[in-house]
Amino acid sequence: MSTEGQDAARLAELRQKFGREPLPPREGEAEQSPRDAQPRFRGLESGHRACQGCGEALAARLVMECAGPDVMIANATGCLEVFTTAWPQSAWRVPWVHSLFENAAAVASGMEAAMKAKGRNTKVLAFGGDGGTYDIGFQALSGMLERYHNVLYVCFDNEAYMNTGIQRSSSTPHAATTTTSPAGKERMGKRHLKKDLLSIIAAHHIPFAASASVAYAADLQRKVRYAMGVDGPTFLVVHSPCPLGWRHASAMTIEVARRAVECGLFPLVEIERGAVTNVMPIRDVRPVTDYLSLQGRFAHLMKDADSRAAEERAHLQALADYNIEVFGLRGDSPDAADTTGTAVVGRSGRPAGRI
Ligand SMILES: Cc1ncc(C[n+]2csc(CCOP(=O)(O)OP(=O)(O)O)c2C)c(N)n1
Ligand code: SF4
Ligand SMILES: [Mg+2]
Repeated sequence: MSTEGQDAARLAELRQKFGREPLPPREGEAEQSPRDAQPRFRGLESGHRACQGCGEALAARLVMECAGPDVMIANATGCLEVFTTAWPQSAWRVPWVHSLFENAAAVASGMEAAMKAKGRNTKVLAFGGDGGTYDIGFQALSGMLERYHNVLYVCFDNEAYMNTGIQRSSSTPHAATTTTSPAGKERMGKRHLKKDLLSIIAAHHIPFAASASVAYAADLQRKVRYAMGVDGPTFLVVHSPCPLGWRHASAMTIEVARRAVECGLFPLVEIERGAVTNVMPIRDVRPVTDYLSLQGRFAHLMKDADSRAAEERAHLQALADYNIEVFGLRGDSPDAADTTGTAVVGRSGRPAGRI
């Protein structure tokens, strides 16, 4: 059998085993129940040990729902690796390798080269947190992109080193408090800016790089599907709130993620070969305080008695305004694909209303 024939046969076998299509409605039911409408192949199963409301767990599940089943994963150490693989159990239903903190992209490069040598089309994914991507794994990632490996790299961005106790990373937003950038008399949380990683990735002129958010599941999954079809390096950074580190209620994960997009602090953009080709317009731009006020990591910015708080709020507002200006995010008129029109994850799978 030809290589393509083997791939098709293997894919058919996997599809039969796990199922890719939603189940048909039950007899007598006009519509599918939300439960039956769930994709049958998840790739990442329930029963892992993430905290309640973990944005990273939801993001990984959304990615896996539309990436699998013919994939292999290299996963840098971090929360995602730890909460999914408590020996002897695993929540993964695809081949999965735990890499070091710093080398997920290098391991994925090797896996992709091996697949190529074997004449297989299995897509390799690399997963890392922001610490493993913006900081310690950046060199390996840059090399992987430059060597043009056919790998989709997904960074689950929860804006700190969560697995080891909420230390600041270069992705932590300016003025957020973490255990290594505590707010107090000396300073108002992190002194430095969040690194603009997407621009650095874009400078590699790879076929596709994008940002996504757990609040906008359909948009996230569209980007994953597109990247899966590209024969070359692709990159996705997914904003993934962490109730523990951001200090917000676990039921507010989606709302927090949504407000980050709506205020302009986390713009959703698509970049192809270095040029911005698409953005998600914001229909009603929110002030950054709508986003900050939901989270304990910014509580020191909400104290009016401290004159530095207003200064830092203005600073963060200026950063959001800059993103809105540079990426042209302000939606002039209602658009089916803007922040209000597009499908938003709601609790119980229903579309979320604006709070
Ligand atoms: C070389 C090295 N340094 C430090 C560690 C300890 N360590 C393991 S996970 C982690 C934090 C991971 O942060 P991030 O990549 O942002 O993932 P998150 O846990 O936030 O999802 C650290 C510092 C390690 N495993 N290897
Ligand atoms: S610490 Fe944060 S990222 Fe880690 S499992 Fe808990 S909620 Fe998720
Ligand atoms: Mg992190």
